[in-house]
Amino acid sequence: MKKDFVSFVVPVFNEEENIEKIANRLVQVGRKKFYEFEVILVNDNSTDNTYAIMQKLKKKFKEVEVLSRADSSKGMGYALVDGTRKAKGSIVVWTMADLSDDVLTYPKLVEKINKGFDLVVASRWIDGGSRGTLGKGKAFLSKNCSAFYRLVFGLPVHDLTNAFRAFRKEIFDAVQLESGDFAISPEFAIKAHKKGFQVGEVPTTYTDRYAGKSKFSFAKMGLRYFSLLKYRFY
Ligand SMILES: Nc1nc2c(ncn2[C@@H]2O[C@H](COP(=O)(O)OP(=O)(O)OP(=O)(O)O)[C@@H](O)[C@H]2O)c(=O)[nH]1
Ligand SMILES: [Mg+2]
Repeated sequence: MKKDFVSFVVPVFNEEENIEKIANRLVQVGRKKFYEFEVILVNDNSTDNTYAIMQKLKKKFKEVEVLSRADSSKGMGYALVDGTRKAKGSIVVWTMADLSDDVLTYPKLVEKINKGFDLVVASRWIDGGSRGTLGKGKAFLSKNCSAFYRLVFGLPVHDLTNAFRAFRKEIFDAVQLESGDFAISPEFAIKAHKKGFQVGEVPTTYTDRYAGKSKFSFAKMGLRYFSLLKYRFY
């Protein structure tokens, strides 16, 4: 594990309209703000042009790594876990391929890790943060699930469903994550907190995807988020 090295891990499925933009963005931020970094793009058998573009990006940028999951277990959560296992850095940043995460938040997340936090989530529901262009329904679900997790688990942060976050690689190695889907985000924060790791947050503004198709199912995820209550009894 390399010290002062930041590994961006990006789950990618059918993002042919966004993949080039997000890779360019992360390479730019990395070169400007971090001492050493890598960008790990984790594909799950995309059926559009995404994988071909990813190969091109790997050739273009020495910092870009491409991981293709041939596994039958497709899902954002599995992709994040596999990408993180490959990460060389002592600090890992999870960020989405559809350009929803604010560029200005990357250095803030890493700074807070360097101040001693183990996991820092990017939070839309605190002062200085905002849902940006996120739809009202999803914002409602996220805000209320997060408030519920705060109450049940005593988590000290306000946005648990946002996968956008930074953490020390060591704490990832110390927890076992099982959600293959979007529930990986609250699961990780809950388990890290229960293990006594220091969980913090920085404000961020969200941008809803403007290109490509959503993989989020409102009803399914509402139930999945609620089912995490089971960790109360672990
Ligand atoms: N590798 C992999 N990545 C995925 C999978 N499903 C979604 N992703 C990626 O995970 C990130 C989040 O997925 P989104 O579809 O944007 O989900 P969302 O942000 O809740 O919903 P929208 O932004 O409204 O589409 C994006 O970078 C997707 O490309 C998957 O099955 N495998
Ligand atoms: Mg999205």
